[in-house]
Amino acid sequence: MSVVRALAALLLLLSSAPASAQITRAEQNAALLHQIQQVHGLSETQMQRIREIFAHSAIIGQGNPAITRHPVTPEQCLAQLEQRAISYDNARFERICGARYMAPLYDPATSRAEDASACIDQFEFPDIPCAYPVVWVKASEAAELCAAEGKRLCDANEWEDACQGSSEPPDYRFDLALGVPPEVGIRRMREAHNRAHAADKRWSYGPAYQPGICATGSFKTPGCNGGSWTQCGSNTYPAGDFPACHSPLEVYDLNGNAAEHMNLPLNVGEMSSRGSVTLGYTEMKGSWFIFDTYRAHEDWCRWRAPFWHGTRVMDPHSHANYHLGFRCCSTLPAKPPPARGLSGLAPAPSAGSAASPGARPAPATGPHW
Ligand SMILES: [Ca+2]
Repeated sequence: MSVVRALAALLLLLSSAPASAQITRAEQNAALLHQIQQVHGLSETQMQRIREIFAHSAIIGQGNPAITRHPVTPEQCLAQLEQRAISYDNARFERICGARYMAPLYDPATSRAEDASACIDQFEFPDIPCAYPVVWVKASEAAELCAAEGKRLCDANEWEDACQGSSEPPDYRFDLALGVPPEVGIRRMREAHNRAHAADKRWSYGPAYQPGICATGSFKTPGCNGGSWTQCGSNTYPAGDFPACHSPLEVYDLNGNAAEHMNLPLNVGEMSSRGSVTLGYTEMKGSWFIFDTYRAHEDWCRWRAPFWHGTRVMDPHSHANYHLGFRCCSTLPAKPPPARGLSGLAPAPSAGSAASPGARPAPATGPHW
């Protein structure tokens, strides 16, 4: 509750500028960075790195303020949530993930949230309810921003798991990328993947596409053609403004609002979830804020997109545009092996045993709230 009040105070501060004054991108980013530090409890070292990444770009932020027209304000979003008694705070998830606004990735049919080995941001970066997503961000910057927060850019399959509502073993057909140029391998892997999952297609909120559930009812700036900075507003909604737009794992805005950079590995050594910082190739997930009127492509959970604007994730010239953001994941510390008390074969745990029932691993490094 106190955070909602703090956000409201910050927004009031921002909105107290004269109505005629056009807030600049620099001012908007300064407020955003302050909000990130407040909500996620980042250290000064972490913030310094995030400021460096922002300072290096002439376009990163919540859209070009000169032409962006958001359909809903953060104040309206906060008021709506308060009126409906909706809070996105989740003490159980925070305990598991070691950070605010992250959801454990697990298979509810076979395990518990406490068994998860990774977590994913519940909202698009900056992962703050009622904040607009950061767009005009390159894939390389997205990966750097996640790292600055003690997180990592998710692998494509983790985003898909979050959306589908079930964590499955990674199913990359790395064999199809062997000995061929990356774009050929990516196409082959993509086609095989989409064929394999077409029968169980679903959206984060249900088994069929539905307009109005997610942040897909906004509009394209008149004259926006080709995605230029001066012509295309980032007419996004505040994160979490559509409380029904969530997956069974309680991850929001996967469909709609901003499309999202992810990491597509072509071999096991490029998997973010296995600790790689080299990473693989760019992959765009989900859909964006005008999809109810312009469904430019498929957007079911496990659908993999063509290699649009494709590069290596860490390519300094990786793609950025007005409706493309990202979200981060984190790997949790390895858990002790489960106690095998029922079979009678396992020795009874002794005092101080690492396998003592109830023993919990240390929380992930990073912010703690
Ligand atoms: Ca999205």
